[in-house]
Amino acid sequence: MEGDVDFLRSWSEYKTGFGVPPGDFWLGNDAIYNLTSKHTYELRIDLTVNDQDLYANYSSFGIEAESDNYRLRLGSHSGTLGETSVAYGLSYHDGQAFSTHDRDNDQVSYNCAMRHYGAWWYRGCHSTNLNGLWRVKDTRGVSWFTGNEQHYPTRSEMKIRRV
Ligand SMILES: [Ca+2]
Repeated sequence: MEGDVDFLRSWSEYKTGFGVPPGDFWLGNDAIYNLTSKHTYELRIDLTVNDQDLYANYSSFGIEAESDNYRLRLGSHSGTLGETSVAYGLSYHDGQAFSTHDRDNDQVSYNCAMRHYGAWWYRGCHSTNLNGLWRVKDTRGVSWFTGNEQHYPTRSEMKIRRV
């Protein structure tokens, strides 16, 4: 929300987390795995785009252990933050391993995390990049592509809740 925390960080920093709530932060991939491997969670993403609040809900959410590179497991999408198909939004990243600039687990020959200045479940490379550069309006930025529109939010939150 503030842009004062650097999200261009290493594998080990995403593993343990960084930043301090309620400021900008990443909980940590080990913590996310430990939570979501024990119970079923849903995911809600809130973005503010041009002063409009949009949300996407995924009926289930979890990531695998570090030994499987925190692979993303997503349920079905609903909400005002759209995806025209599973080729867009976060659904595009379902089933993909997590990548950072120093750990390339994406599906293309180059390093998506380095090219797009983030850390994410890059595929070839992304349709969402919520750990990208703050207020940069291109594929390096915090962004969400619906298939019809490119959103560059001024607020981005990912929240999980047990279901
Ligand atoms: Ca690659």
